[in-house]
Amino acid sequence: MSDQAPHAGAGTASTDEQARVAEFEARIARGESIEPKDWMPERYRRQLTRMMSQHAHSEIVGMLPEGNWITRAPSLRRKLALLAKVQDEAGHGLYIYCGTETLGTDRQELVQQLLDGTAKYSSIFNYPTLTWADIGCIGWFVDGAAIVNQTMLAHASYGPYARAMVRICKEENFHKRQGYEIMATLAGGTPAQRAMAQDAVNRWWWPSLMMFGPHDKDSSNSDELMRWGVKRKSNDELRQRFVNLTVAQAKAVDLTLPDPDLRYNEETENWEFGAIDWDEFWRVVKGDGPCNRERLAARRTAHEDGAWVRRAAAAYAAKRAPMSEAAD
Ligand code: FAQ
Repeated sequence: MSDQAPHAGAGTASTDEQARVAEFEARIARGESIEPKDWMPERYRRQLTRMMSQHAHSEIVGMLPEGNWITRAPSLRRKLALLAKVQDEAGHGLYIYCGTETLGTDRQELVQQLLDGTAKYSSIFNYPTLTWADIGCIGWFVDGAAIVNQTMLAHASYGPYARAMVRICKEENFHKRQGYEIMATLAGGTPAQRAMAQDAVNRWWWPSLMMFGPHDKDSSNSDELMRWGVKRKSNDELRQRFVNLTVAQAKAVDLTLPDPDLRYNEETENWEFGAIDWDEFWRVVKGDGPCNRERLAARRTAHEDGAWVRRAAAAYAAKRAPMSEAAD
């Protein structure tokens, strides 16, 4: 009897665990939202922490390519809009870091992973912003792609993430509009301005399609994330939706998407597109894109420059703490 006891105990524990997972999945199937204090499988927690922290890092690193043009915006009006947009991205990053903390990982730890180069962030932010038209193109394509992706994430099963997406998408809509308006103005401008706009479209189109991640068959996380209602649509479905929306927008401002294979399929009602260069995608994801080193160096410098602020905040918090805590 005593020989069997540990075995029976372990069996009960795993049956308990299975029952909890079943109840958790039933809640998701009923469309309930999972909240921070609710029980969740460890794997769900880890997957969300991974995805949300990568997203937060992307917002923060994403400030760099556009921040590069704040001092060179062509008018006061453009400068105001760009300043506001870049500040919004900082807000999104902080908001999503807070959301990630509700899963039990401290923000310092997440930021350290970014600075150490062990965390991922979106491939798109490793491309350079060479001209003013790149700022228009980022708003149009990059924020446009983010909206397509994040509108779905606003229905994600994890409450804090879904709610963050609702607010963030509202701001991304303004970002996209200001970008598209820059492109429309340039496209209707002098021949040199038109050429600058077309050149930006040529350079940003394919990297923007890569933002949605690898094809579904190569997406290692999708099955699990879809089963748990974190992702509501697959990488390929969202990429297709982005292409379908953007083709008409490009036509409206008479700019050409750089894809000779782009054609409308009457049956599926989709715009079919050419092959994506996945070698380039993985090179950039693995750290060897045009600006990966520059981006990380900029983040490290910013972190070091901000050390005095963190020290001051800690000293102030210690000063305000009750005496007993201060004595500890
Ligand atoms: N870049 O199995 P999957 C923005 C990685 S915010 C780098 O398909 P998953 C706003 C992926 O992490 C833009 N890595 O992965 C803005 C995984 O690696 P791991 C960011 C990528 O998670 C605008 C591996 O490949 N948005 O733009 C990329 O199911 C302007 C296998 O991939 C979000 O983060 C990539 N593009 O699907 C800010 C949205 N794609 O971790 C400033 C939330 C894939 O297993 C200025 N995230 N990888 O080692 C998501 O929707 C998903 O995480 C995906 C990837 C769709 C990005």
